[in-house]
Amino acid sequence: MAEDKPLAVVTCTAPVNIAVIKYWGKRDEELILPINSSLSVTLHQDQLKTTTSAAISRDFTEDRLWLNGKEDDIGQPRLQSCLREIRRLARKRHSGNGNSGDSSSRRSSLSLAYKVHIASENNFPTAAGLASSAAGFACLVYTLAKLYGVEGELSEVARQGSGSACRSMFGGFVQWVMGQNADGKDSIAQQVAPETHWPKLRVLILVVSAEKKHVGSTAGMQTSVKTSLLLKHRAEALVPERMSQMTQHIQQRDFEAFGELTMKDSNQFHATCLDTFPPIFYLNDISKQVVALVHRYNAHCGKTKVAYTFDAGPNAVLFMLDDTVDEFVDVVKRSFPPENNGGQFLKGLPVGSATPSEELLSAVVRDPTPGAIQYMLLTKPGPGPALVEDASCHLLGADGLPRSSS
Ligand code: 2P0
Repeated sequence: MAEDKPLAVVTCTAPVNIAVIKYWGKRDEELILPINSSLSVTLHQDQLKTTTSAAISRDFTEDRLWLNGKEDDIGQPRLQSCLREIRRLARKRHSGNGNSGDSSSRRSSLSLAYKVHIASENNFPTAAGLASSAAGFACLVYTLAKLYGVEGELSEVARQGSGSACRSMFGGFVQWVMGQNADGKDSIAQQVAPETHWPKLRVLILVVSAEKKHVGSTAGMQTSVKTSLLLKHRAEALVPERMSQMTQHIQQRDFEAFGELTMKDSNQFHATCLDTFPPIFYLNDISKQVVALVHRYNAHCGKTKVAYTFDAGPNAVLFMLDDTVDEFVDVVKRSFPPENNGGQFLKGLPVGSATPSEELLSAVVRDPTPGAIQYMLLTKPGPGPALVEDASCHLLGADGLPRSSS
């Protein structure tokens, strides 16, 4: 940390993750402790990432926050929890190192009294319903930790921003172990396999709606915990075994088993939403059409080649191996023909052309629905948070205020 300069600024990036064993329900709202473990795939930051810059200066008069260029409330309790926790760890570390009162530790503890400016932006639309809070809080915690020189276990801090954020602290395949302790010290994320483990795995996101979701995750899971006996049964009796099965399928790169369990767990999560009282509906008619399309495609192929999963919104996230992508993208285009943005319909990794057989098309494509899917984004598993060395990428200028994004 460059405390000698008037302004110390650090910039980092962090990824989005998609759960294949879902987290839904807390046993502690404040510390964000879940009622079951969960497991996710970290998506590649080339396609989806949050970038955050954090700066400290003796000239700053208050802590401030900008999200996607607009000033936001830094007083939000979860953001304050993360900031407080990182500052506490920094203080602990510096006092541990600095009993001798050397000049560097005196500078470090002085900088802890400075105010912080934070600017954060996504390279994807926040409103698209793609898990922006996970990447956002993971990036915030990672960036603050770099700024204050904090090392070690940070997923426990990210968890206090948003549960799913703890899984975005690692790349590849990541489990969030629910833990048992009341203080949450053992409720942490761990990498199950690195992003290089399954090079053929691809992730195709179908953005079916840019509307904001109706019931937020935090409120939705509170009602589910209070009212759904199915959720309780799932958490206690079903998830533990699913966690070990999913880990095994990933380790063995067994796509059929991985895909089938992914779909079943997504369906069970949405079943617990329906079992919530009053019920919560995240899937819409288009989501259901995607489910049916995937099952018709797999049935025609005679095996699970594509798997869907849905979070607290209608967008579909599909897993498949690279040799399936061209054909399945063609099938999606024929099933949901783009209406206005033909050129922008397919984003992310390149997709080749395919000529599916007439037999396949007649078995799989039914009642095309133009305009139902806004766009598709192709990505793959990717790495965890990273420090950005290039100073030209800082979101905060030399004055500590957001640089214009033009
Ligand atoms: C997940 N979801 O495992 C599940 C599946 C949505 C469906 O984690 O209250 O934003 O901040 O801990 O992490 C969304 O919930 O909720 C979520 P909080 P979060 O990815």
